[in-house]
Formats: sequence, structure tokens, C-alpha cells
Amino acid sequence: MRTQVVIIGGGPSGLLLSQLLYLNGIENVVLEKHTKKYVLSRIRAGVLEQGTVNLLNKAGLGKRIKNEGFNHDGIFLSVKNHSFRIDFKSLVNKTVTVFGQTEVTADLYSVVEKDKGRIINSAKNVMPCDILTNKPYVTYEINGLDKKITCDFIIGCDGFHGITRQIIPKNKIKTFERIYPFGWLGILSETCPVNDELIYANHKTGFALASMRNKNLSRYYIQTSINDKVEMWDDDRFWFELKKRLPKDASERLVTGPSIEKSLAPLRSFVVEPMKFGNLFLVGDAAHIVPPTGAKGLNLAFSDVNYLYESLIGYFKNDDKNAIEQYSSKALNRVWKTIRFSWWMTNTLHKFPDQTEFDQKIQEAELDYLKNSIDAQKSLAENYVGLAF
Ligand code: RFL
Ligand code: PHB
Repeated sequence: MRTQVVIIGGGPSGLLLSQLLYLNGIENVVLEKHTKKYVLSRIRAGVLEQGTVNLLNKAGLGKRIKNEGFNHDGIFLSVKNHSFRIDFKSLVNKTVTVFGQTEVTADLYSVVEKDKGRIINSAKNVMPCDILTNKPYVTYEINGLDKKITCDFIIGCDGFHGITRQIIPKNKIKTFERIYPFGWLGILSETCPVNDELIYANHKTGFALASMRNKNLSRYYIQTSINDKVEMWDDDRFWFELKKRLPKDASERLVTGPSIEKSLAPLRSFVVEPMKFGNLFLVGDAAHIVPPTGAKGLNLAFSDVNYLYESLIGYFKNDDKNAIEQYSSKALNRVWKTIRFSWWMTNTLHKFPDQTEFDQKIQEAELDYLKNSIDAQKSLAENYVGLAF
């Protein structure tokens, strides 16, 4: 079989790239190692930047986001159980949309699946080959049968643990990494969200976040030790800790209930340079990871999709053979700014195991500065709503 572009990984970035290329007449196939059911069972991001929504509109997916997404004009930050608001709308005249990644992925699946055979689920042992030649191909196994697809380009949208980054020789790429000494324990509960907007809380016992999916579905996170296991946190223990860390007024009105999902995520910052090797291109979590504190992972993956899709249009449609050479540097320029913002949010809001009273005072001073400085708030707002791409 032959196609123009093989996309490895059918998560949000692989599916969005596939749909944008398809709408522009560029043939592509998506190879996903898991079933659709498994992909759609993962609970992840919840905050979409305006640029992300615009790109989803381009792919024909704007309607449900418009009808069911929640427009948020700001967020609350809390320190020592007292909160203050950052008003994006008045500071930078932009907003964000609260709409779950699971829903975005489900919508992407339904449009990609309409074009029969474009997505192949349960593809095992996917392997990019001959990426340094102009006849690259991908091999995989399905139902015990060996398959091969030749193409012009291979795109790695296979997440942090995928195969594509791993096959690049170590001496051809450089990786940059910070692993944070704590994790996030997240729960979903069918309760009314504690607040209309998100609350990010710095507390001397650890960070907490109050988020939501809709009027009757709350998403809460607390910082835990890196060594904790989900089994160590029954619902009562989770709610007790969350209440302690949220601002006082929110704690008092928090509605608790049974969790319907509970998971632990490690926190890291990670970047690989360059995001291209021969005719293999890396996109999204395959190339970089941010800690979730700035709500940036999915948004950053989609800005890569935007740069790569424009480059591939340049190559296939406008006879601009150079366009694809610029992908990595364009994408990395924005990646590093987002890595910085997520690192800063993480440092400002979390308790580090070796944190001294001095360090805690510095965090409190930073948050007090933010509370009282419109200029500092503007910088946070500009980054949170998303830098232009
Ligand atoms: P994904 O979503 O990991 O998808 C990769 C896909 O590739 C498949 N795959 C393979 N397929 C074939 N062959 C192989 N060898 C393969 N290896 C892997 C996988 O099965 C999978 O389907 O990467 P993608 O598309 O780059 O998307 C990235 C986002 O999912 C991620 O950045 C965000 O979820 C991060 N994130 C958040 N991002 C935001 O923008 N806003 C948020 O509010 C936000 N909150 C979060 C988050 C991530 C979290 N966790 C659990 C990591 C909150 C959490 C708790
Ligand atoms: C979420 O709702 O899952 C969420 C929101 C904001 C973040 C991270 C996760 O910063």
C-alpha cells in the first residue's frame, strides 16, 4: 500500500493532523496501537486555548465546542487559603474554553472514521523504516498479518512512550529534561463544581486545583508524593486534603461525592531537539512534555500540528520543498516559551520536598506581587490564554 503521509499514533494530535491533511486533499493513514475504546477512556486535559479552538474549527469540529464548551474569562489563584482573580478578558481581551480532551478526541474519531480505512486501530509493532531515504515506509502487524505502507513522510504523534522518538540515534538528537519530585492525583466526581472558574492553590502542605468538565462533573487534583499509589488515597482522604488546601470560601461550599475516576500522573518537563530526523517528524507529547500546571500539553501538541500541517501543504500543494525544513525550528521556538511558563507555574504553586521556609516566603511574595501588579497579571494572562501561533 502507498500513501503520502503515515501518522503513527491516533491520539488528539494524530487525528487532528490527519483530518486537516485530508481536507486539503493530502492522503494519509493513521496507525494506532490501541483500540478506539481504550483511547477514549483516557481522562486528560480540560482547557483549550483560542488558537486550539480555531484549529478545531478549521477541521470542522467547532460546533459542539461552541455549544457545550464553557467560556472562562479568568482563573483564581490562592495562597494561604485566600484567593484572587486573574481576569484574562480585561487584561488581554482573550478567554479560554473548558472542554474535555476526551470529547475532542471522540469528535475527531467520528470525522476521521467517515473516511473508511484512514485509521487503523490495534496496529502492533509499528516500525518506521528508511527514514533517511526519500522512500520511507512503515511496517506493522494486524490480526497476525504483516503489513507495509510506503509514503513520503512519517509523522510521530505517538506520545511520550511511543516508538518514533526512540528510533532516532541518540547522537542525532539532544534531550532536555526536568523531573519534578511529586505527582498529581486527579479525580472526576459527579458533583457540582466548587467554583465557576478554575482555582489553582498554593498551600504549605501542597498544591491543589479545582477544575470541571460541566455543571455536574468536577475534576480536582492534589499534589502527592511521587511514591504514592492510587490505592493509598480513598475518597475521604482525598476530599479531606483538598478541603485543607483550597481557599476557605471554596472549601466551605465544596460538594463531595464518590469519585468515578482516580489516577496519578508524574510531572516532568521534557524537550527533544530537533523535532525532525530525515523524513520523520515528531509532534506533541512525542517531542515534548510539560507539567499540567499551565494546562498546556494538548494546546502545545495542536500548535505543532498547525506548523506541520502548514509545512506539508507548502510541500505538497505549493511546491515549496523548503517548507518542511522549517517545521522544527518554528515549533521549538513556541515549545520553549510554553515549557518556561509551565515550569514557572509549577515552581510557584507546588511544595518541593526540600522546600525551606525561605522558599515558601518567596512563593508567597511572588503570588502577592501578582495579586497587586497588573503588569505581572498581564504576563500570566498572555501565556495562559496561549501565545500566538
Ligand atoms: P497522546 O495523547 O499520548 O497520544 C499518543 C497516541 O499514540 C499511541 N501510540 C502508538 N500508536 C502506534 N504505535 C505505537 N508504537 C504507539 N505508541 C503510542 C497511543 O496509544 C496514543 O493514542 O499524545 P498527543 O496526541 O501528542 O496529545 C498530547 C496530549 O494528550 C497531552 O499533552 C495532554 O493530555 C496533557 N494534559 C493537558 N494538556 C492541556 O493542554 N490542558 C490540560 O488541561 C491538560 N491536563 C494533561 C492534563 C495530561 C494529564 N496526564 C494524565 C498526562 C492533565 C493530566 C492529568
Ligand atoms: C483539567 O481540567 O483536567 C485541568 C485543568 C487545568 C490544568 C490541568 C488540568 O492546569
